[in-house]
Amino acid sequence: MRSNLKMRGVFLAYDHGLEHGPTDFNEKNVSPQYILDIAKAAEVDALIMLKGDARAFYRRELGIPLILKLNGKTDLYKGEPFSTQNTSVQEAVKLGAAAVGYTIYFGSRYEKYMIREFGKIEEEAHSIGLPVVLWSYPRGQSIKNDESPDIVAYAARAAFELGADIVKLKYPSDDSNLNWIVKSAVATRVFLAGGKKLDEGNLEERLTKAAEAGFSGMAVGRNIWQSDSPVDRIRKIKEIFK
Ligand code: FBP
Repeated sequence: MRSNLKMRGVFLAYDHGLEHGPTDFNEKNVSPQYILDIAKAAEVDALIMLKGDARAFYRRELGIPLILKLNGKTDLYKGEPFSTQNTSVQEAVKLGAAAVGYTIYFGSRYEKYMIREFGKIEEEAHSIGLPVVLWSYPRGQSIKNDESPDIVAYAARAAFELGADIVKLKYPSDDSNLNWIVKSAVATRVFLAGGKKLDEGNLEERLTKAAEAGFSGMAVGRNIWQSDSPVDRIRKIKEIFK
């Protein structure tokens, strides 16, 4: 099987309905169809969805590669973070996905379970030629500052050690040596996560620095579909990482 996932550019994330609940949404973006329309108009490089959205709305004919997220959790339980698999590599293939995604909360007391589950997914996906994207999020009681540059670099390296093709990372609080994060990830492509909506200037400044340091792209949700001009925003980000 040959994946059509590009290893650069903008991936549009829409798994927030599970991760945060509808609190992130308004009348428009509460519908997955709105997200698909944006993705199509802006020619995003990939769309990230959970199986519920993908089954109901995604069609291969759209020509947008799908990254099916295989695990997830809600924001309702406030204990140590632990995200478990809710669907499979086989389901990703059935839905026409170009890649699979998985989150590990490194530093959580449950990291060993997520590392083990991810290991199996990574081997199965790679055995059939599907790339693997890791949301590498240090989090939990042992992590004092998940934005410290050392912790973000550790998250990048852990993704490489575990065989991820692409790692999605938070922007560090000190961005004076972003290239160290890219170097730490070795052959794993580094993408930036979005976070809460930023004003356009701040976002552009971050992205320009990240691109100069060797980041390959951005996997972003709220900064796009909560914006009044989502298609323009995607086009600008695509331009930065082209
Ligand atoms: P955003 O750009 O909206 O932050 O989306 C990126 C993402 O990784 C989503 O895939 C996920 O739902 C969300 O962030 C998780 O956010 P957090 O766990 O930090 O609240």
